[in-house]
Amino acid sequence: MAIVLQEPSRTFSEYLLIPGYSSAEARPENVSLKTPITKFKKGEEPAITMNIPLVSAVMQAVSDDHMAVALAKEGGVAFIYGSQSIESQANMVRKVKSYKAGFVTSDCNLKPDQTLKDVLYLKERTGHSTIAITEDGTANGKLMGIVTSKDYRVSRLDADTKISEFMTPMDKLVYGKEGITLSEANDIIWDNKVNQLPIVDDEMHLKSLVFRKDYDSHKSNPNELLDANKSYIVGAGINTRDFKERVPALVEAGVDVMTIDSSEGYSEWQAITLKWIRDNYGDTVKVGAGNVVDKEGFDFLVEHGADFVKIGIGGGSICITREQKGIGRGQASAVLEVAKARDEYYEKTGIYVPICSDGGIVHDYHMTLALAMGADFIMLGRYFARFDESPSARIMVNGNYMKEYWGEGSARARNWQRYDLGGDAKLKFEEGVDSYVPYAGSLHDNVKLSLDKVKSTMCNCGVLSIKQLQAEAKLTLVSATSIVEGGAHDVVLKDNSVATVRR
Ligand code: RVP
Repeated sequence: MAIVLQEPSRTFSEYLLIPGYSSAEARPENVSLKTPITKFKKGEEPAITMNIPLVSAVMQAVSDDHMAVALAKEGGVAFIYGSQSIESQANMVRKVKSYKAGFVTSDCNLKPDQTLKDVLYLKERTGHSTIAITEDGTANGKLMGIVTSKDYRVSRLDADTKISEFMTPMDKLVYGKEGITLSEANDIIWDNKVNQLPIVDDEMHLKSLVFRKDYDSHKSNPNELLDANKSYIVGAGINTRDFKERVPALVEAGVDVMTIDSSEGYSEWQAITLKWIRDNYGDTVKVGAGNVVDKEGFDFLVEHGADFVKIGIGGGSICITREQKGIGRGQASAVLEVAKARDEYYEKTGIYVPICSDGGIVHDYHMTLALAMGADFIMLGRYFARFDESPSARIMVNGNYMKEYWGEGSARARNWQRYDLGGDAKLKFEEGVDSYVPYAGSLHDNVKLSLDKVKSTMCNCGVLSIKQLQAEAKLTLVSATSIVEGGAHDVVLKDNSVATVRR
């Protein structure tokens, strides 16, 4: 007989937190969002503790080296997508590890014989207004000049004008030599009243750019997540097929933590992958596994050596696994059950294995709910895809800026390894869609706002740490009618062009 769970599987939106007693100490500036990402023994420190409980999804549209740097600056970790060649993924990891705060690789580059039209297109696509002009149009080519918005007036120039005719050429350009410190670069920026400084080597090849705003922002990142050598911490996704080649390449590139990226993780394939990593690297290499949605899945992955366990099947915004295959579980129910299993395991063995709630975060308050239900940290795709720092293109759709966002199970991503059941190497049907998400600006501003809300709610619950929230949170299920009561209702909203009455 099949087992039928009588309790319906529930999502975050079906719950609310009930406030607890808030003492005068319960103020947002006293809240710590520090949280472990890797397993540890009672009384010991985890190998990696994040300063904020957020990681970015192992997805082409979300986590590349730019996202990794931006998120590490805020105190979280990006898991660079694995659905690319081993070499290019390892290169991204290398870029993050060798990133010198303030020195950025130029990501907008053109050749002198390209035109104003190309400049405008690139600016529109990336949102960046500084373009390096190099001999071969690459980020490390011989520098020929720079184009910023100050160099052209669209109304005065023909779109076919060659860049060489209006760029700031080398004899008028202020630049710095490779090897200077950030503070020296900043002095040059201020002394010459420029907004950016290209850094070149002895052969005049472009190495990086220093922006005035980056120097300022570096000073205001108290949460940044650094390793012992002061490099940013970075994660990467692996699969259960090519791990024997991919893991050594990522380790060699300096990756700090990996995760097996799979839509369904309660499988022999994950056990084989974890075993190989433990046999070859012992505990020196950190690797999470998943995704699972119940105690059995959690216990299985922990028994085979996972450093953390990821939870979630079918709840991702771009995910159609539940529709296609009829498997999955409401994210709230899954997190609650796995959190209980984690606590029981800790009680029994003295080993704490952090759990990650992956996918399905729609509102900022869902983050607080996920943590309250027991998640140690949260993986988000849609949320991060909307920001400047995600790798996808920014596009104008019906008068609004959008970013592209596609699932790893969509035909576009071609990530058959994630859905692999050991057969032939093909995606037989899609489990994800290709979509747009509204462009939302910078990661820094958005993460700050979201986490300000999380901290504020924690204060209302009278708790000052994630651990305390997990232990003391009081949650309630909500009825469909009380959800209506939660939004603005029975008023005519002023800022809508069409007045709305919600009842
Ligand atoms: P969301 O944050 O709701 O956008 O969900 C992101 C998560 O969705 C990812 O971390 C991953 O677990 C899952 N995903 C990624 N691609 C697909 C798919 O194509 N079905 N699902």
